[in-house]
Amino acid sequence: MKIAIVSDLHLGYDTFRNDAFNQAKQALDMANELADAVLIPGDIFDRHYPKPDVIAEGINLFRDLSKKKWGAQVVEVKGAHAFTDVPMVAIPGNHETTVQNSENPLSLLALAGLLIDTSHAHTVLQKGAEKVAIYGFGSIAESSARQKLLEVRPKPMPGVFNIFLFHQTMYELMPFNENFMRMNDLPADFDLYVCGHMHNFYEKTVHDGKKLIIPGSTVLTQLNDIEKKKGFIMFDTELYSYEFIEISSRPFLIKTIEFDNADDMQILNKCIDEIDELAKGHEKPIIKIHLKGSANIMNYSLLIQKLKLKYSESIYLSIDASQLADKSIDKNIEELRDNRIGEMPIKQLGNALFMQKLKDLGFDFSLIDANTLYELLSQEESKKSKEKAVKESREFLNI
Ligand SMILES: [Mn+2]
Repeated sequence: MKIAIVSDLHLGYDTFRNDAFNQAKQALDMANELADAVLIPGDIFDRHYPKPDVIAEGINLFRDLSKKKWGAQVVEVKGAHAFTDVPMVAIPGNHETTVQNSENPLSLLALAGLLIDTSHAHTVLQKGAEKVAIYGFGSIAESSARQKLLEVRPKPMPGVFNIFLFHQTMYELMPFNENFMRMNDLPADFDLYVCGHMHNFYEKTVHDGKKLIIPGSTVLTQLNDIEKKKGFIMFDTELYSYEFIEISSRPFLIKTIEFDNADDMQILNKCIDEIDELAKGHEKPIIKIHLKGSANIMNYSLLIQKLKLKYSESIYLSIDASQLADKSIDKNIEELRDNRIGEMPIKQLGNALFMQKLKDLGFDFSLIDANTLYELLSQEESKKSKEKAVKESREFLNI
């Protein structure tokens, strides 16, 4: 059986709403041409509670697909209600799950008979004499996933090709939290493991030579430097091999620009040159610029604002300046360390502020020696005793 694995469609994703729909449609239409069945390991929708027009996108997408001809059909569902025999089988992702046992946007599509929600259930597909069983482990909190697997103990079905479908973070790929599921936590004896959630494509080997496949999302969301190629997986159960099918996605272009003590204008002009060059021939691409090296920036936010404004209609621009050493900040710190701000020593600056304050309070400078009063109040020892400082000051002022 030829199975398309299409993951993380994120319908309704705000930043690239049309991309999410168009690329999901593109992937699923291609899947219909090439495959006998489709598996979706979570995140069809971007939100737990999508707006009605986003739910409508999902309905339109899956209604049209469910009317098409598919090579396989659903012959049995154990553990869930099935309202269609069309071989589109899904689980909810972390973007969809709501409180336990309540409906989520994915389960609504299943209730409408547009696909099968196989969360904590077995769905059996058949094409000719061949059967494929899918066990779905719908997304749950990472901290509960391992415990839940131990409780549920998902088992493969005898005599068929078994797929374990899930949507969690794998510790081996993203070792950020001890709670994440390990490859060894996956239930044994399935023929193939399919995971959603991570938005880049990965293939790993688990349980002595079984494949774990993560197709990645069909739409760009994270804009990290490795998220580039978008598409889906075509898996052939008879050959036990697969192919990554690329779909056309909005161009995502990354460029690092190095500077050596550049000022605002030099950075602005260089960025404009590079961005114009990169964007040539692309329709509203995503461009990510890494600024590196050293600079003396007068007004960083104005610089970024100018660039974003210039390209607001033509480019999705993202600028990362975390690797740019801004010498003007160093200069400011050095000045503070030298006890001055600009050309004025801090003490003198304090004195100026003090004079202003006295003026605001209505003190008459012709009657008092404000500089001496300032010295008196800023002495180290006067900090220790408020009463003493006030007493001395009153004596000084003759009040
Ligand atoms: Mn996702």
